[in-house]
Amino acid sequence: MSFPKNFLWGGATAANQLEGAYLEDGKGLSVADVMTCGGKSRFKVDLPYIKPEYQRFLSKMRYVTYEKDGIEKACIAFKKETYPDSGVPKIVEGEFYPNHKAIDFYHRYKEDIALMAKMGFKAYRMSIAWSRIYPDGEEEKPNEKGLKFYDSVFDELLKYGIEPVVTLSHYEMPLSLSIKYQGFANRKLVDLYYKYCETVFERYADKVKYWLTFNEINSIIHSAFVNAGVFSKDQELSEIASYHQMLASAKVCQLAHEKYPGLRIGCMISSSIPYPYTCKPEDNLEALRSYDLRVNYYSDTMVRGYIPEYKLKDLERKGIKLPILDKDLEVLKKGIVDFISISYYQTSIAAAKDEGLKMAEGNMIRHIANPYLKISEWGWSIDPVGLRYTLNYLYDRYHKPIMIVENGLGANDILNEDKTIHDDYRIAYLKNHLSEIKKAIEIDGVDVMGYTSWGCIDLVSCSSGQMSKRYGFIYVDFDDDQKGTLIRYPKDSFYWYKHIIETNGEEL
Ligand code: BGP
Repeated sequence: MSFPKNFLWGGATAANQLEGAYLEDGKGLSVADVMTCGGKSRFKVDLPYIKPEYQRFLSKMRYVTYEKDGIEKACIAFKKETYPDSGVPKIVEGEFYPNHKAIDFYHRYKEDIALMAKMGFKAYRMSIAWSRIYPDGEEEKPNEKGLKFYDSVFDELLKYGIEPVVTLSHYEMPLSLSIKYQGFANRKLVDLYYKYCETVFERYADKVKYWLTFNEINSIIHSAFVNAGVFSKDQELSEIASYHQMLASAKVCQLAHEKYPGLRIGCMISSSIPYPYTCKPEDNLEALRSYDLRVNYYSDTMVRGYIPEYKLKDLERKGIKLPILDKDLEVLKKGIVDFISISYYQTSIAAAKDEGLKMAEGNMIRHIANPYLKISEWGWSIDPVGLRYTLNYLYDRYHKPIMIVENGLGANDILNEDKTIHDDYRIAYLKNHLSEIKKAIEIDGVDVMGYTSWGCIDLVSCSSGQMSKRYGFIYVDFDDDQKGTLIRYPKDSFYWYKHIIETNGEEL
């Protein structure tokens, strides 16, 4: 038995990266709406923070990492027009914001979903833009037009028998909550998020079964603003914000379990497992420590229901005190998730001492280059076996079903004159990763529920804002400057994936 009969084959996107219509039908601004782009208009960068080896990427990246107290953080460098006090960037006239228009899914969702159906999708992972439902984050009543839009999207999916898998917060919280409260650093956000989730559960519980509470919750380590609305480099604020997010996630799980027993709630973590640089015990210890603090802390808390000891000690050493109130621990314990979802792009490397080692780019973070792995055009290492390793690791640790909700290859595709796109490199990438998932199921006995590859239709890149970093089975004729017809064309991988789904992965 390899892929189970009801395996959720599909693709994944996020509202801010494809919908566009950023102010239509009452939508408020989100944190994604103030982010400019790679391409022509770049972010201005706080140079002192940038390591020299990173400076050459500045033209391409809108997140740049720096290190403070041993912790990598992202410095999102903006044009310096900001809201007073919070420092949150403003939309600047004449600047280019790719998410505002994105690929116009807002008006083309029917056509796009029809193409997904043509591939035979069983599931589509998408997000609800919180700011379409509560434009300012704090209204008493939700925005009916926003709710209606997702009703139509879900109805369209269900028409084709496609199961929606919905992320409640995917790097797109209402901007005003960041400006007023520094996002989740303020406990008020727990209630506001809860209210938003209550609203969408109430409305869509009979249409949507699978929900993910926060996209890549652990990415707060390097991207506190997009992840949690915290526009600050202060590590304490990020720690508090992520504690509040996990608390909010637990409350929402509890709500679902008590009021909507048919729903299944998952956490979502960015899973970049660190291999030790050498077999030196110190490197192994560093790999363990780094995995615990960067990834396991978040899944341990949401899957096991308590904050692990290694994290409590780490916070104690740093003099950071989490605002744990009476009953919070009880909430964490009761609100554990039903399944685990992950994004998987690559593995990393940990070394007790990394000075002088060659570095590689990563999913918004840098890490030591792995000489055994090839890298993508954007410098991300490619490691299919690492996915099998990750699945085994997670299953050993938690024994919960796992959904792979992001994986894929960002590449430059060429649209030929006859409108074909020959993306054999993408087919090879996906094939190799799916083969390892198959082994994890077949040989190792891991319970994998589904696979939704990232950016099934080309969309705006999260880290660089580019369109040219394409992941899709469906090509969108739009370039980095948003020139093009927006017409959709199936790539070779479209037909390949269709066959994979048809044969339930038996003919990889
Ligand atoms: C993840 C995000 C996605 C997505 C993906 C690919 O971290 O959850 O939103 O964009 O990475 O990254 P990029 O778009 O930067 O290539």
